[in-house]
Amino acid sequence: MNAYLDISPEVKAALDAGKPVVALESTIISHGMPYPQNVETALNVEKIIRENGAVPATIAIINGRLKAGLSVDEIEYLGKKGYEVTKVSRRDLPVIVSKKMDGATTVATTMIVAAMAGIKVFATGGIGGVHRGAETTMDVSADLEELAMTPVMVVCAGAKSILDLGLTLEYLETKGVPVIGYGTDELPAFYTRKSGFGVDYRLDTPEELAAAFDAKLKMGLKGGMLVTNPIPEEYSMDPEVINKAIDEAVEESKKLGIHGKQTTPYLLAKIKDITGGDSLASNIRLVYNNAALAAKTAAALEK
Ligand code: PSU
Ligand code: MN
Repeated sequence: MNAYLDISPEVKAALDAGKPVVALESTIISHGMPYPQNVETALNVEKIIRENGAVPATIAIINGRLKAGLSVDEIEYLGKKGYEVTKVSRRDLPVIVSKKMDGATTVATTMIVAAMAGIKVFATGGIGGVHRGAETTMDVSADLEELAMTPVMVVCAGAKSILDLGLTLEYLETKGVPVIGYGTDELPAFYTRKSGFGVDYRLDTPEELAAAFDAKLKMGLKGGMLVTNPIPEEYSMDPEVINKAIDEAVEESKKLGIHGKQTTPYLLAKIKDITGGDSLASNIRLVYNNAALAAKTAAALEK
């Protein structure tokens, strides 16, 4: 086993017994939501995964150790520290680990640690992608490269239109990443069920998702699969309200010259400020929805 990795006893037992396990990221805890809603949400997500027949493995870096499966105290610790915890994507791993620091894992890093541990399914809210204006800034999230090379299924609610959704889909196509709509032909846009962009394939059951990913793994095709699960109708936002907030946040970040790894956390926080917490409530609900689907799919994959 990897000398830098600690798998919690519960997660280890589940993996050894061939039981379904679902990975969860920690940047959504430290940088994606404010305290205490972040901790509350992280703990509820774990509960929902259990209720749907799988074992949760929240992933983070504590004292330079890669952790697959956190204790309640560790989740509380990351949630309270918030922005003080380093956001760790692929390029950050070597220094954070060798300096024995704490780190919150992005989608990319969570996929890396999940794959090291042998976890095949991962649930989150939204993924990083190709940013608006990337044709000059070259701001493309490392999440997309990770989807191209690491064999983990990522269940999300699509991507926020802080990104250029069209370019994000083009990038994923080039990299050979299947983009699946769960019960939909259209890419969901996180807070809303529709984006105006089509997905590659629509699949309608956890069994179909599991079968497609199983085929990918068994053919030895490199990389993951992106499952986009629309936010439940009752929690989705008014597209006009949310798109206005997003446009405003993007404008403000340009004016302030925000760049690099700060961009995504800045935009997420700004959108929350502008919408006065409505977006946070929707965000929490869509994560729960993704957790349930990921657990059912992980169960179908282990059958
Ligand atoms: N998008 C969201 N919510 C998030 C993130 C992105 O809607 O919490 C976080 C995830 O951890 C994701 C990361 O992996 O931001 C992407 O950051 P960047 O764009 O810097 O790669
Ligand atoms: Mn970036």
